[in-house]
Amino acid sequence: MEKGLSCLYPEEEVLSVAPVVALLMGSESDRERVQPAEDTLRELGIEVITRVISAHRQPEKLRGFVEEAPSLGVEVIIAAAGMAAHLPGVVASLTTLPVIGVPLSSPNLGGLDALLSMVQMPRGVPVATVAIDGAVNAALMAGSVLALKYPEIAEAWRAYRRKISGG
Ligand code: RP5
Repeated sequence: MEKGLSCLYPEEEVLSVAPVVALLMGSESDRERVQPAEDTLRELGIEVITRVISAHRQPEKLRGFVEEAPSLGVEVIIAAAGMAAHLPGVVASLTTLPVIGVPLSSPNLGGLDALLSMVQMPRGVPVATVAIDGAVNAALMAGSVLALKYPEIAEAWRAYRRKISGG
């Protein structure tokens, strides 16, 4: 495999490719609100694997993907869902990779349903939950995690911050 970014951990340098974030959403109907996460991750130089997998409708498919994720180079998982939004919690139950949850708004309860579903995780199964429809911040949080290991991502993140600060 060809090396992507440099890595602060020398033993991983030879094998590493650009780090990957898995971006999951519970339904095709979520895509428009999730797309900004994909755009932001790419802006930071992070590869993205985007999948639509429902925790409720496709639990076995979800398990299969999460179990395969490390072999695909996935280091962080973002999971976005609306309503009874169990996607990130179920993902977190299947992995110790960092899981970032994005609660999505929906017509009846405005996203509070999804927010509470994600944020009230039991001890031992953490989900780092961002704001309702906070796809961009989920991507930036993933960037913060990966910046600890990949200097190029740290620099891209700083450049992003300078851009939004007008500096
Ligand atoms: C959730 O249910 C999905 O994440 C979506 O936000 C919501 C509605 O899904 P669809 O009925 O539109 O597929 O699981």
